[in-house]
Amino acid sequence: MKIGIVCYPTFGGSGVVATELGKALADEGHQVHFITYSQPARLDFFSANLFYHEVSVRDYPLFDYAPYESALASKLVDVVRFEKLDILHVHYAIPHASAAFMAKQILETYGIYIPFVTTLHGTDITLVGKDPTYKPVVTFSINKSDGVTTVSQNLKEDTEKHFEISNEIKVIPNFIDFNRFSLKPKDHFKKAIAPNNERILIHTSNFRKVKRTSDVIRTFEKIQQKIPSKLLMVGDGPERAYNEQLCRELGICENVRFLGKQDAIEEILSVSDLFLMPSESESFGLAALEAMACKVPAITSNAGGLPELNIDGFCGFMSNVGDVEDMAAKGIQILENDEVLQRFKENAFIRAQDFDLKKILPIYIDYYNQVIEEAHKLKAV
Ligand code: GMT
Repeated sequence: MKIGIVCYPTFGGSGVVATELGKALADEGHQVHFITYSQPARLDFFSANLFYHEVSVRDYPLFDYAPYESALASKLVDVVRFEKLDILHVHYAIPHASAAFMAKQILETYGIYIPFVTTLHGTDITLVGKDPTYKPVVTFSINKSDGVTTVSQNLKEDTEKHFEISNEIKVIPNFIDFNRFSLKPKDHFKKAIAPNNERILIHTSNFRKVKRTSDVIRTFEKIQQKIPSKLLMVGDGPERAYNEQLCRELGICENVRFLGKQDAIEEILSVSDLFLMPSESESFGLAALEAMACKVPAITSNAGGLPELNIDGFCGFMSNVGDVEDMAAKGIQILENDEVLQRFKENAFIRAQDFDLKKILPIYIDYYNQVIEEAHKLKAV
């Protein structure tokens, strides 16, 4: 199959899922074309089946806002025509789904019929998409997609609740590649972070408000009063400065390290004992799955799709959003006893295996085949 993938090429979850999916499809022998405005963060190597087409947006003095959606649609037309793609898969509805619809319409004028699948990732529905600024376009482009997937049942329900959806939505959960995410021997790193064998807690995110990163700091502050521990804050974003200030106010700076954006996240997870994800909303929680794959149990909120990932009392615990007392108590319960911690670590790994790439990839491939077949049947009518 020849597949075009559109995504945000950044460290964000939707871009990571799109890139990892494309890489896995290429490994299976499919030809994969990424169409984005810059090289995706995890696409930094050569593979004969992988191609990258840059969408460049021409600036012009008239434009206060350069029309990215038009540039993307034009690029899609070009790539589909000349690379003879079979299907487009766009990740994150805004503006990718509407650009794909526009490209599809244009291509029909050339006698080319290409179906497109839209994968909804979370904030494109729960935060940005619901806003009246975008809602009519998001609704229309979801309904005009030839296939629609969400990364959790909860996101499917949210989409159906907040938008007038006439299309069938298929749930395909996110996945993990165990070739990359597995325990790495990084004892020297562990010693540098926790010289007195303290427990290591970790949070990774884009530090946006929705992640409630200050709850991470407040939860940790309570845990470290009972259990000698260190906190690693990985990633960067708008809340970081406030979090650093909060650490100063709480007097815990010497136990907290802000590491910024990191590529080799699996190496940092490998030395960690507990992952914290207190998000306000989270359609799936890919970062928690990455942690579990590296045998790190997770304390998460019970928001959105997190209950579909985290099994309370097995591979971690869940608390209500904002309940830092509860998160701290549960963190202490996991960390205070070596045997309990070891059991949670093994269970985290067991749970992560349910989302093994090897199990999820065939679901996507079958879905593409089904969408292509149905779209061509419709064309023939
Ligand atoms: O979490 C973010 O803010 C980034 C966002 C994205 O679109 O890149 O992540 C969303 O998609 C991920 C991959 O499917 C999910 O694992 C995250 O749960 C989801 N984030 C939210 O719903 C807040």
